[in-house]
Amino acid sequence: MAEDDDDIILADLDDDELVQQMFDDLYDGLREEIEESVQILLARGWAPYKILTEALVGGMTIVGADFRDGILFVPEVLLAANAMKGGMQILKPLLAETGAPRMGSMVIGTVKGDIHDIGKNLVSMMMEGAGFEVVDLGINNPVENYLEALDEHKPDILGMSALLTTTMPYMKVVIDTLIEQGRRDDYIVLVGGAPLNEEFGKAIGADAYCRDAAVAVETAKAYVARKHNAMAAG
Ligand code: B1M
Repeated sequence: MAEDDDDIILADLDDDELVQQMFDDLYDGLREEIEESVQILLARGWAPYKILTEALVGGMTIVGADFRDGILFVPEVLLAANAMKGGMQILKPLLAETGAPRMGSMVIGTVKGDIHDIGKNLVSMMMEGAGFEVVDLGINNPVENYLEALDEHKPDILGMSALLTTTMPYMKVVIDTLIEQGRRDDYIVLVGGAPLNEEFGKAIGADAYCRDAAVAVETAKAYVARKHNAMAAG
């Protein structure tokens, strides 16, 4: 996508040009350039969330479309993901630094068979930024991992992520196991990932499907407030 970028001085670009350049650099998997551009936008007063959504997620959407269309392949997408993570790592402490009061806690992980973690990481970052304590189980989690973490951390929320149509049904395996063990109602179960939708969330018995990280935060806040009110009432 990008031409020969040797001569480009990122700091000389205006905001729009820089974001366009970040799309190209993400596409080309240039982690150092992405990190530098993130720093430049921060220095120009961009809010971390705006950088995350407009520059990084925006760029990843283009990568996703070309991956789907067979223009990009796994190794290239891995490089793009690595560049995205470089940018996210700079933003993570800033997003978490909002001084928000402690809202509750969440255990989250990508389900068994699935190694996509960018969206889940974003949700974790945004939840931490909103004042939630987050235990991130990483990728490829069998039901046992979730159960162990629920026992150990006793969170308010169980979050699950899946990016493949072949792995999203595994969320039901986890929820069904909680039902079998009589502990489904101990947790607010939130699910997300590109192939899911509201209907799927309902069908598998989750409390809510979250379209993106911002919705995850709002949904988590609403459910936790409801839970605390119910506990206070009796
Ligand atoms: Co994969 N991949 N991939 N991939 N990959 C998709 C998902 C795909 C849609 C691409 C395509 O064909 N267009 C397609 C799935 C098709 C399908 O199932 N219908 C696909 C495929 C097929 C595959 C492989 C099978 C390819 C192969 O090997 N032939 C393979 C599977 C490996 C496996 O998991 N077993 C594979 C591998 C990979 C890479 C390793 C190369 C890489 C992952 C790197 C990584 O994550 N560390 C990768 C990537 C990067 C993608 C795309 C391009 C981008 C995903 C992403 O990071 N998006 C993706 C195409 C796409 O989605 N457009 C694709 C950005 C991210 C911010 O968005 O993850 O949707 P997203 O998260 C959002 C929301 O969904 C939501 O909030 C997030 C932030 O707003 N959300 C939650 C997500 N999880 C949540 C949990 C919550 C709440 C909200 O809990 C409370």
